[in-house]
Amino acid sequence: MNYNRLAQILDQAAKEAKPVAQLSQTTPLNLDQAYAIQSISIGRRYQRGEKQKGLKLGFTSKAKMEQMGVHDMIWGKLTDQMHYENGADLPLGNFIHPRAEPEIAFLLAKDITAKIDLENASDYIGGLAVAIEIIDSRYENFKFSLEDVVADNCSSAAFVLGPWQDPSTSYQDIPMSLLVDGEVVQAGSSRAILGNPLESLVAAARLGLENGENLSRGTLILAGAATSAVYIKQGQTIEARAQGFPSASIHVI
Ligand code: OOG
Ligand code: MG
Repeated sequence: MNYNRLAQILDQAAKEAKPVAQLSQTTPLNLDQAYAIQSISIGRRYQRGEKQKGLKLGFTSKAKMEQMGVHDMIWGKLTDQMHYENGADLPLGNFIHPRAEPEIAFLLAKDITAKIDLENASDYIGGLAVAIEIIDSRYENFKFSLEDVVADNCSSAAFVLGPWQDPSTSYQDIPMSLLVDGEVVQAGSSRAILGNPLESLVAAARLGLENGENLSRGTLILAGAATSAVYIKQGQTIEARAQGFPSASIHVI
């Protein structure tokens, strides 16, 4: 299998905002191979000057697993180019068929160098924010197998962060919602994320350590969506809310 070639196909699809056929239709892939392709594909972004910003987890909620028909937690990488300022314009033309989902974001207060668990994970939180993740599968019709989506960096495309809040802010079981033009289109609880979003931080730390990823102070971790994702359209204002947090929003142009 030519990993470089497959990584290039996905990287180019993202860069040009043009969908491609699922890799698994022509190349049988296992998960290790899929993560190897993801890593090469992200390496191409780093070579173009993008900077590593953090990690994201996917399929940490039942709503997401059911929506996409995929049943295992996955992880991918976030770069600075994916970061849009809160309230900014999001140009639809940069994406293929983007969807938005509400998430909780963690900012690491200090380097994670060894395994962490639920008991001590809170010590590593420097800030908490509500986030909108924009996912944009590079595959036609937003359809994929688990291996396909992993190779495609878990559909990562963009993210917006609300203002960082103090780590003491309550976040483990709070109402969360996604609004389009002021109307709630998805609602759930942060508890939908692995029963407690802190579990996502623990999992991200484990996966990051196992794979030699940077988990230094200031790294961002997106815990995974609390609800299903919704397609976004030109002219819409998208907002993610979590109780007790200032919201995150973007305007689709
Ligand atoms: C894969 C990414 C899943 C999440 O928060 O669950 C994800 C996808 O749905 O395309 O980001
Ligand atoms: Mg997500």
